[in-house]
Amino acid sequence: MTTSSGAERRLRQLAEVLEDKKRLLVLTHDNPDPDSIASGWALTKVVRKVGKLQADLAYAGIIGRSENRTLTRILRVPLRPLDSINLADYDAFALVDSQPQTGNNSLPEGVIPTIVVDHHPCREETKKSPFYDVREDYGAAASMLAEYVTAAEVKVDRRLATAMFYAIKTETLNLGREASRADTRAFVKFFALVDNEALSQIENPPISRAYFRMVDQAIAGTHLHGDVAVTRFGDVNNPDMVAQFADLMVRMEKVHWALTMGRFERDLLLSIRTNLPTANAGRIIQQVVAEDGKAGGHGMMAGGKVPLEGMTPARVRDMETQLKNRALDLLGAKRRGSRLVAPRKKN
Ligand SMILES: [Mn+2]
Repeated sequence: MTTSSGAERRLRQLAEVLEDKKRLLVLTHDNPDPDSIASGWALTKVVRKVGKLQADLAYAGIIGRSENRTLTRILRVPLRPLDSINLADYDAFALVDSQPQTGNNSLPEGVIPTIVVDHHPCREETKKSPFYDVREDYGAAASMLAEYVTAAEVKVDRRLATAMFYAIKTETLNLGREASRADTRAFVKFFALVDNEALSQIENPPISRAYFRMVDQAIAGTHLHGDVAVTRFGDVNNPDMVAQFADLMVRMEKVHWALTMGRFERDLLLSIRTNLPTANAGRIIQQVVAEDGKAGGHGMMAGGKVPLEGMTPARVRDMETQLKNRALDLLGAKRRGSRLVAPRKKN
């Protein structure tokens, strides 16, 4: 196994790049998911240990899913909103589960992060960072951090173990999606330390009424084009909804691809999911979004964002139609679809 020697070499490099730093801010991607939250938390502990400096964890956007809100609350994740943070207090930044200029993080303009740890395809821009570790074959960033934690001999308490376990579990759908042996290794390691009561609460959180309205809106906005399900939400009340429904729609019988779109604040958010293990959803979404926005992802899951600033409602609808048609053309599906559920009759 290469992990132990590789991890030790990485720790030495980490210590080197942090040598003259005093305080580091670790950033998750915007609207963070469990993988980003747990990985960021683990990274703060690792850098404190190897770099002997202060480290904080922050996120931008919204923690949307009830599961993720429950996770941060009951595990007391030391995660702060970016807008409550004075950036001038920091002389170093780290990105986890994201990379510079992907459009899905709020790293201040012009800042080159000292550290990037991610499992999405590596970007040119990332190579400017003094320390970057990008491993596309890992199903979860948390599985990468598991190796750092072990090598640095960071004490893993039940709270961190539960967050890491849940991160790998959700990101790889119980090791069934894009999981590698390293993911299995980390999954088993953390499982032994999980707080099962906390995990059960995280997985079964109270669900808001607004969520049920969103379900209704999503189903009404879904059309089937052969094996492609396309959902146009209109407005969403939180950005996670878009990815969450892509996850649901791709589970539909005879569906192999799901595209969901929802407007949030000044952006149109897109998610693509596929259940075809050899597909490349990341490349598809980049071709769909093209010059209109930013997008990226892995083989079976991908996301993107198109700014809608200054567009009239009619123009926004046109944009959605265009994006939808591009996706259908790329996937070889008919542009004409049928509704998932017939419009309700008034009674
Ligand atoms: Mn991830």
